[in-house]
Amino acid sequence: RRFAPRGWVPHPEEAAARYRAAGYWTGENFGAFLRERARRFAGRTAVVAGDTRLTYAELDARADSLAAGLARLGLAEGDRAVVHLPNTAELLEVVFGLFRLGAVPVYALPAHRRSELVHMAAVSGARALVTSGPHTGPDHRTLAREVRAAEPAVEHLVIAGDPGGDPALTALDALRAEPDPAALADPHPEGVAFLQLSGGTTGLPKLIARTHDDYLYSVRASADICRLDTDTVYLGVLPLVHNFPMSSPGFLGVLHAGGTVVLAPDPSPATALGLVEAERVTHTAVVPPLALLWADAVEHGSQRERDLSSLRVLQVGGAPFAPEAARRITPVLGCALQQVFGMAEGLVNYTRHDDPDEVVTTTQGRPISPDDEILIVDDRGDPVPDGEPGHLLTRGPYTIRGYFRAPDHDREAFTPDGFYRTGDIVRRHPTGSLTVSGRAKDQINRGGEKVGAQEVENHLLAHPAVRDAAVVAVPDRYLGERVHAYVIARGEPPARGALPAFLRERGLAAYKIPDRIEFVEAFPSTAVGKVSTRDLRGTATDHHQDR
Ligand code: J2J
Repeated sequence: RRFAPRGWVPHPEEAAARYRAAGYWTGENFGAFLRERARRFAGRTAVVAGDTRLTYAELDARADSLAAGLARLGLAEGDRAVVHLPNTAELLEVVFGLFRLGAVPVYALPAHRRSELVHMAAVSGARALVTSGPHTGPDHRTLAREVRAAEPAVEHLVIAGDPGGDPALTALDALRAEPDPAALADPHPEGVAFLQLSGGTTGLPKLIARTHDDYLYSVRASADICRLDTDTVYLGVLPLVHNFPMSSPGFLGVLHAGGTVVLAPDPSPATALGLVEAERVTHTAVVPPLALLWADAVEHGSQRERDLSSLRVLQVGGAPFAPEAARRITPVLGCALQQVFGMAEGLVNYTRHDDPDEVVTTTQGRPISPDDEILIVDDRGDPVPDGEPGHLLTRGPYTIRGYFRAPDHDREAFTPDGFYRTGDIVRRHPTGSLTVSGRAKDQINRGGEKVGAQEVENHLLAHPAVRDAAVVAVPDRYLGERVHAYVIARGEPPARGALPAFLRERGLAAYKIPDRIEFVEAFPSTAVGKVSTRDLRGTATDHHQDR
């Protein structure tokens, strides 16, 4: 019996049969995945986080113990739980504890706040929220209570850290119990394993459902492409729940290969490069602004004396990386560069270790799978001549066929034959590698953090002094893009700082709050393209939510 919640779009059976026959979908679930690795790599170090060092056997035992506690709390197979934790050992324990129960993690980024958490809980039908508290991470106890007030179905509020005696909150530590085999489930590998939030281009970001089989295929294949093994020491710098550090090859790829995952409490050059030196890190993954920050610190700054000789590969992805910047990585950091162009919806591209320098520095790589289908088409949907830029459409063994509970949006985001419209403009290099040359979606890529323009506009429009709003990307030397809002006021514009404060009060993640808000009489021509698409869609659909 596979877990197939209402509103999930599985692969059609014909495609599923091909992916099974090709050996991509192997019939393993996440709970069994960790169990098997724990047997094979038992005494090796799986996770290093601050003073905590866990072997594979210990991580496995802790997952069982938490599964027993979560079951006692009332969670069972198929229940959804929003996981909102920083990069800590607890995050891995909770995620695997939920998998062991057959429960379904709903991954929230650490930067997400009430608005995103409530939305994820509501759409997923979550029964629990796990977030941090004092001594383990940021104090999100008040946030947890706010989420439940808005979404009473979230019965269980679990705090990693000190819950402070509030009976509404359960301490994660109090859930550690004697492992209970009766609590464990063995979910069908072709059912939904977890839910993730998309970058978002619409009024509200969409949820993405991935299966054990499709996701573990991308993990195994990524670990192979990136040549991970038991000597791999991977530094987790980006939030681990993001698709890149989770599976490209990310912490799951490292656990697949028997390596060690080291968690950085923050991405600053001193902390991260200090850990590279101390733990002899071999691989890590960053967004372009971080790659530049680290390179600057090593070339002329505070990190000149660091011994980075263990570092073999710096993966850079999530946002465009200029060739000039890409060419600096190897000379300055003394490691290989690997560009990664992926998306939570599925498709992931890597430059390969044996690609010529020109491919590594000017392209974002080629797909994981021989069965990743790639179409590059013009505005009418016809293939462009090879080498010309066009819209990237894709279909394959680990790319979703539809968002979770969003049928209206799916009609635009997928072709009738199931290709996902990525919204990216790419060119194909003669080697088959793709270069991302632009974007045709209503999204701002702020140094790898994705901001849906319409989502922010809708929040601005909720303010009584705002008549209309257009949120656009403006170029930024460091972040690549920043978020800029043009606002037409109703009468007197509100005081400086009032709108950002209003957005924060609405519980919006900080990275979505416009870097600059400008009051105008009419939208300037730079914003017109965007505004006219809004007009075409019509105000009704702007505020329409697929639920
Ligand atoms: C340009 N744009 C890129 C790149 C992603 C690995 C790596 C990244 C993500 C990710 C991921 C880019 N150059 N190298 O999930 O597994 C932009 C594109 C893409 C969108 C997806 C992974 N790498 N992008 O960034 O779901 O616009 O995933 O469609 O957050 O980021 O964003 P996201």
